[in-house]
Amino acid sequence: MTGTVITVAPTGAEVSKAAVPALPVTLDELVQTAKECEALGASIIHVHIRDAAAEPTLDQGRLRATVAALRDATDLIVQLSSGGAVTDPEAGRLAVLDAGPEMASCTMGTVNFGDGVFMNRWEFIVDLHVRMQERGIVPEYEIFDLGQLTTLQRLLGQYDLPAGGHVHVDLVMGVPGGMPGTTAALAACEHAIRDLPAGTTFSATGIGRTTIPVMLASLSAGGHLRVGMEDTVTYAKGQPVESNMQLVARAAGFAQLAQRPPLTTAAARDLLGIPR
Ligand code: KMH
Ligand code: ZN
Repeated sequence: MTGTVITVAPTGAEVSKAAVPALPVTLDELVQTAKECEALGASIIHVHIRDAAAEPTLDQGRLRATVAALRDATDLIVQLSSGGAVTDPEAGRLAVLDAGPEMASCTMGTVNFGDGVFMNRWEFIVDLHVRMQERGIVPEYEIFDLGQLTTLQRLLGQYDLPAGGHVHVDLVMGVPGGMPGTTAALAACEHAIRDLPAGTTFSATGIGRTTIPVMLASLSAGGHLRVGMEDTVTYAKGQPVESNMQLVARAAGFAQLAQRPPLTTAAARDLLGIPR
């Protein structure tokens, strides 16, 4: 079995800097976090950015500067979020691709998201997928519920494989409104993934307190890992996360224990069909 791709999702669009001062929100904080997480075993960084007031933004200038700075300072695969925040319009989310990332997220359906709704219409999904194909941007298909894997099967059947030819999905588990962060749900997804093109890989992340069970279930099922303060700000009961590095270090330790050590950025690129 191959080693483990560790994705760090350091910021997200939901956690507030005021509530969690350790959240990286400035470009300097993000770059420093990226460098340290790469040294600890991360190979992908899933990026949401914030504005000067630490609010989520899809500002094109900031996105381009972020991609450039991360490329300059690290060898991490830079994956921009096309999901944004639940309030972001489709046009702004599509324009994320203009910032020229090598990878971007692409969510496979609408899901209740806490008190909000994360809208992903079929036509919008097709638009994202086709634009990424045209530009050579490798998607990570985000899966919040089991049926979204069937949507992915339909998408690939009608619109062909993504850029690079390799299919990689990320199971986002434990969102209030989505599938639970349980071994049973992960096993159901792993089973459904067998109906996708041969060689399809998956990572998984568990929101909040589901982070550890999902991590262990994913490793045992041959999956990869995503961790970060986008998904959890509690390290253990009553213990706030100190930094993204703390979460990456724990994930790398679990991957070592599972005898599937973290893959280098070069090996992750080879696995995911992303040019070195
Ligand atoms: N912030 C969520 C509404 C993605 O990055 O592609 C959507 C999200 C998924 O985080
Ligand atoms: Zn995200």
